[in-house]
Amino acid sequence: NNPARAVKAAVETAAEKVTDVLTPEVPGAPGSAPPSIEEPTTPRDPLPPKKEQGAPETRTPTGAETGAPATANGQQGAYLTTAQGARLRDTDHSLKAGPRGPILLQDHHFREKITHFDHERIPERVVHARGAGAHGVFTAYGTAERVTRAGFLKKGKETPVFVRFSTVLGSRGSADTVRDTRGFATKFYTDEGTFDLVGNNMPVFFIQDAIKFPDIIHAAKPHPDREIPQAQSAHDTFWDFVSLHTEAQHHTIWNMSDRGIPRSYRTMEGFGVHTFRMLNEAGETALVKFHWKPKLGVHSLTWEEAQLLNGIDPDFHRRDLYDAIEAGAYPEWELGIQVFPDTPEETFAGIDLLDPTKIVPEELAPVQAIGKLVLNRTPTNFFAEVEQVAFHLGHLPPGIDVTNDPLFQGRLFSYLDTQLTRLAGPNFHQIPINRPHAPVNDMLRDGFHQDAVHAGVAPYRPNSLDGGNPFPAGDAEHAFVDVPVTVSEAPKVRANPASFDDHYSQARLFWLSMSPVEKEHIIRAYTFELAKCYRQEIRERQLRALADIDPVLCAEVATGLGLPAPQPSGPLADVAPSPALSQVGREWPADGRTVGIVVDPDADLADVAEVRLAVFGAGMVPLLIAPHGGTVRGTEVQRTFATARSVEFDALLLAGAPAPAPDALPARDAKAGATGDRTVDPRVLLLVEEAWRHAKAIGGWGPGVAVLERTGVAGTPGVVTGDSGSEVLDAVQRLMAAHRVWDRFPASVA
Ligand code: HDD
Repeated sequence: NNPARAVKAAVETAAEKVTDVLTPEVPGAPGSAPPSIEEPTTPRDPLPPKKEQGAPETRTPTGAETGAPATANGQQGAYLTTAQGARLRDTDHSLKAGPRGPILLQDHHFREKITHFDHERIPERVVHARGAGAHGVFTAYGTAERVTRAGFLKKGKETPVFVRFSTVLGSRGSADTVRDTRGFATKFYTDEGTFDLVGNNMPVFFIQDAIKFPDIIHAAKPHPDREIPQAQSAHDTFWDFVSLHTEAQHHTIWNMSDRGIPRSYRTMEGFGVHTFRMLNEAGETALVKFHWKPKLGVHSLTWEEAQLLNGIDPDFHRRDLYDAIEAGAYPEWELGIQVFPDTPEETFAGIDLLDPTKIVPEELAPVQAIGKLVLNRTPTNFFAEVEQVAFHLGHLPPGIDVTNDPLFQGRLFSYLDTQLTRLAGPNFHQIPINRPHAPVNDMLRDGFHQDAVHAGVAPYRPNSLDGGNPFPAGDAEHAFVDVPVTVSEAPKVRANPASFDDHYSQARLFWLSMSPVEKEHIIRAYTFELAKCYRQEIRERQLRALADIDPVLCAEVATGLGLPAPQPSGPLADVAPSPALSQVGREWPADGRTVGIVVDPDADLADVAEVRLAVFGAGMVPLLIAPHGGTVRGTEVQRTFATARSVEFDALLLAGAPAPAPDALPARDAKAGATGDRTVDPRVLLLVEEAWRHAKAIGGWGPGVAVLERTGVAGTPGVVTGDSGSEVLDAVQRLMAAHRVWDRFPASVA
């Protein structure tokens, strides 16, 4: 006797009847004609959802089922209809006064179709517009139970999540591999309300007070007159701002380091940046910082790779994320926390925990793992999920609370506010991707895009008309508790604590923690970016800031710019390096890495099939590169010489020395030279040269060895030759564990 269920059943029965009448033979079903590549002319069953992929949430915000089938996607039904459900005869011709006449205003289908199209775009995010997202699950280890009462952190608890990665500066269509900070925002759909951890791949921020956010973003975005450069910090206004506003120097050196050009979203660390306050069952509090640690390690592109990719594959990170998930190489991170005592000073080891331009080195406060994140599902619809997901730092579950970090406090205002414009109103929490998985029982009503049909007459408290519902929850029912921290009795001021004045010690700490090759990359990045500025005084001012970070860094960049190196303005900070900040010197699993295998279709390919299987067996992706598409001796070719470029591969194997195809670049023919009585395709030589320059592992056997000799790389570090493919692959795999062959990079500094 539930009326909603009765209606749903009636609708389902009716739908079945209609389907009986309408559904003809399903193309491709046993006994029917083979599928045709022509446009279908008869209706068919809906396409099934992608593997392991459910349709968007069909519940209403109050938790009721809408009755819509899980695959209710408009274009998958049998007949084309208007938005009101009227079937249409024709959607290809507007209604005209005769075949050569004007369109009639009465064409309601035309107007509905074009009007909707005209309004398909919503404003892109004012920052972090370019992004990619994926679904997954978070499993708690239980190790955080002593510091927080948050239910999703209790041992073994599994919580669905949605993660969106992003760049900061570029617009929605900009390239993935630009030098920039990356966003790492996670929505935990916990049983006690949604928790949004809106972090970055860098643990510090440019500014200490949220009121400066429009300033840093206006400076970093394209110039307002010409709207260039897109998605870059290599321009005058950015360097003008950071050289004047020196609290930005710490974040800036992170951007100039290899962290600014990640190899993949899967190989990025994530940081909550701010210090949070946690509250446990006993009512005790602790201060914590959140860290995401990628299972595959922290790895970056080289600058040249990043630049090439901007043109060759601007979607590189997005593609990498989705390809990895769809191949079953699910990206994984551990969530960890650094825990600090909640003292009135809110400092640890002399570091102000409310200053978002400071880290606490892991050597002083180890990161303790509290759970694991696995991303295992790509979005069904990019707009509905990745574009419409709305994060907000105020989405907190019981047991996790804010601190007085002035950047955190300001963000608590900004994220809610921005959705009002971007998602056009206050009901964005009803959009499927933003719906909490905890039961919602609010008294928010009406407004633009109200999707809920709220029952009851008393959306207010106290009431007697709706039985007094809903009631506030007590401590025992796990209500959110605002930790009753003492608020300062100091006068109102527009000021920072004195500890915020130290802008250089941690930038220096970062620099001193880098290996020689990472230092070299930082020097080159500063030199490149400052050389792109038009104004000499901006370069000079930034050199003065570099002198206060480190004289060697300053001198090297000054040499590159052809300018004198200024002296530091005072004594340099005496800081101990934090080895945990370096990306070099450890070994990591190579899961999901890509191995290019160049084959010569005319040569003996006996080893190639075995090597491919071994690459798969190691959890990596082999891509066969041949002069033409199709198959080579029964094995499918994934890349041709025309489509392959070294930047896509983490390692390169040469099983053959293919002769130039007719479409090879003529200008390089001369350089190709002869292999015995043959010439090697110049595009293969380019692959080898680039892979070598980008310090990738390279291997060759059989005729492949001759190609390595020809390019002059044979015998150099990280170039392996051998008698068989499997022997070479073994050695290449060992090299890949270190991500790159670091010895190949020159390093001018110690
Ligand atoms: Fe922010 C988006 C991360 C400071 C204002 N921010 C946004 C996103 C990330 C961050 C990852 C993209 C979320 C998504 O994928 O939808 N932001 C940070 C971090 C910060 C930070 C780690 C410093 C620690 N942000 C910050 C400040 C302000 C903002 C100080 C404003 C005072 N951020 C925004 C925003 C955005 C945003 C304008 C744009 C779209 C959105 O919020 O939903 O409100």
